[in-house]
Amino acid sequence: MEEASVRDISAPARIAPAGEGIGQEELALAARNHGLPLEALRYEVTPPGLHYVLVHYDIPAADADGWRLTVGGLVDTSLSLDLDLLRAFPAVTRRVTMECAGNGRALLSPRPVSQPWLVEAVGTADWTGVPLGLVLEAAGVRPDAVEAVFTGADHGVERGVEQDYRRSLPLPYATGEDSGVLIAYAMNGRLLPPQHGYPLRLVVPGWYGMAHVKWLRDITLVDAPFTGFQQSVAYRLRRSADDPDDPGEPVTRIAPRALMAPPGFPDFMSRTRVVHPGPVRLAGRAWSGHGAVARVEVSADDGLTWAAAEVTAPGAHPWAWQAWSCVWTAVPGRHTLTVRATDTGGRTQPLEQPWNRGGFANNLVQRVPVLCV
Ligand SMILES: Nc1nc2c(c(=O)[nH]1)N[C@H]1C(S)=C(S)[C@@H](COP(=O)(O)O)O[C@H]1N2
Ligand SMILES: [Mo]
Repeated sequence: MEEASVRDISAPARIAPAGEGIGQEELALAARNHGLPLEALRYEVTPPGLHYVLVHYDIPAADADGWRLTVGGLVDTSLSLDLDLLRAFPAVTRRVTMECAGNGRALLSPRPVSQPWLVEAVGTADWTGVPLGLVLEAAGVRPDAVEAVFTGADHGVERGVEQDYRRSLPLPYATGEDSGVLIAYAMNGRLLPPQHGYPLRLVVPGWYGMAHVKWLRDITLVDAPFTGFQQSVAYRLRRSADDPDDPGEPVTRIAPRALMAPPGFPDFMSRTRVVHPGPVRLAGRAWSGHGAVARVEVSADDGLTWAAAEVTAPGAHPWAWQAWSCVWTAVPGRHTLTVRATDTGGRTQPLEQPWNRGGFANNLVQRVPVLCV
């Protein structure tokens, strides 16, 4: 008899064939990993429990008293820091909008089988912690180090590969003051909730969620680019559905996106919105990991014509989403409301899906069906 192996229970990545609906495995993931209820776009800082959650494996048991963050590899002095030592560093607070790289995946056709997000895998929090650069300075990064590898305390198996959750960032980006990378121990002024990384997580402003390693327990400085699963197998943009040798481009910064808090009231099952004729205020948030949002446009005819919305300036929080609003004059009938953001670099949102095998960085415009009666 053959030895049992984790491969027996951990299937390769798969694209759903035409007509295959969301299955029970995807439902189980969706029930564990929830999104932002879109009406919560009204809050600049997402209230506790409404920020989206994505956990690949299990939320690990964490004992804050016994927790140590180790820093090793190519450093002058290896460190083992408890939470008191980390709190002794100067603290900073940064308002950061975080979005899962898989946001929009379930709308793709064909659909990559994974966490089936629609458009709601986003949230904004005030993260407090130590700038990563200060901790690495205390350890003394050796000149031959090119990347820092971050390890979480969670463990699992994914597509046959047993692993700790692990991601890297390049140097000097990881330690630069401009990049704003934090080792965070608080979210919105309180200890991190278990699902968001208690007691420590990395925060990488402007990057998709996978970079923000939760339950952070180790940082290792290495002299070659990290090739772990979450770096070089997962989170790559591969355009072709069936070329196994395509290494793809790495997923990094968040593509621009605007979302609307759906107006009026919803039907329970279809979530189609009901509004009455006359002026309807439309509002939401828009963000880009490449810089500020310069323009938000709204369409009431599914993208045929667009009107400019008002957008707030980024102000004191360059890594957080910006509010937008406009007034739409509703007339009786069925409508599809659409909104799109353009950032200061001219990056915008497509009306047709930008497909890739993992369903990453998909910033197709949101479409909100509305009935005016
Ligand atoms: N250790 C660890 N860190 C992790 C993950 C994980 O599964 N394990 N998921 C990542 C992904 S894919 C996302 S989108 C964000 C989600 O962060 P949140 O749950 O706090 O919103 O955490 C990232 N950090
Ligand atoms: Mo994610």
